[in-house]
Amino acid sequence: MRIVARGGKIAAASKAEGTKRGHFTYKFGFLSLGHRIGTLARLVLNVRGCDHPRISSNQRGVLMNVNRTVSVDAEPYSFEFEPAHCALLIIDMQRDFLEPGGFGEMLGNDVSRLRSTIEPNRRLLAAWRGEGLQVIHTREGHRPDLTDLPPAKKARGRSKTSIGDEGPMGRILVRGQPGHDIIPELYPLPTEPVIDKPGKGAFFATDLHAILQSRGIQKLVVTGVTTEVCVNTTVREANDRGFDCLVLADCVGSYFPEFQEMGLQMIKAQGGIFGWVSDSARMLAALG
Ligand code: TIU
Repeated sequence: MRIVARGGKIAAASKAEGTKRGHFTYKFGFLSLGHRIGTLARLVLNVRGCDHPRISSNQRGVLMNVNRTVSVDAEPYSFEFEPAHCALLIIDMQRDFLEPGGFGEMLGNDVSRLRSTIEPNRRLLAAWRGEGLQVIHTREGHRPDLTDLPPAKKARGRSKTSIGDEGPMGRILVRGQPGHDIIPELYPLPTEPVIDKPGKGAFFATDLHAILQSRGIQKLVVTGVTTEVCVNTTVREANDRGFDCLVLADCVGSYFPEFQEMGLQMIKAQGGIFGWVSDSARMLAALG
């Protein structure tokens, strides 16, 4: 109890709650009731070995102190975070971008370059969930009536088939359509917020900032696609709003190898002008 009590206001509240309701609630007092139910369900799944192939001592039910400081080896220098105040933000891992026959491939892109990010993301997500930490997903897409689709975005590319038109997985990048949804390998749990965004950045015209503030999140571990488009735009938006971002190189993907390389360089250059870069192996090692 002493350790968590040093963590400030949120932790102090959890201490009071824990005193009333026992050790388990005390450990998770910083999360909502929904989170706690979700975490309990995940712990049960862990014990049965259904959901998380990577079994660490924490995932077997020894819960980490969410107010400890975790240090991840990264460039330009170590990224340090308190798990209670850090979320995994998974950007646009949608069928339309990653699956053969989707919007990405229709534009002439090689989706295998994005698909290589699925397994590292899956392992990271399993570990992150196993620790009971916060996860937020995003999806790029538009209202079915396309009132939030700027004419310029619709026209861009001069493609015969464009956003809002019928594609191989339903209407392209339209909410509620199969292609717009998140790939099954990384499907959100009911307790994990999904941000539907009409733009490339996850802050533009969404409630992401409000959700981060209400949950006390100050740092983001960012993964997803594509590195130079929605990941970079979101990291830049987050940086201007005062959030620290760590991007995991093997968990972000681009259709273009040179953009993958430069997209990451641009984030960590000049002493971390927009944030930090590491990889999933170093993050998993840090989580322990
Ligand atoms: N999510 C995201 O990056 N949206 C894109 O349209 N990316 C492309 O690289 N086209």
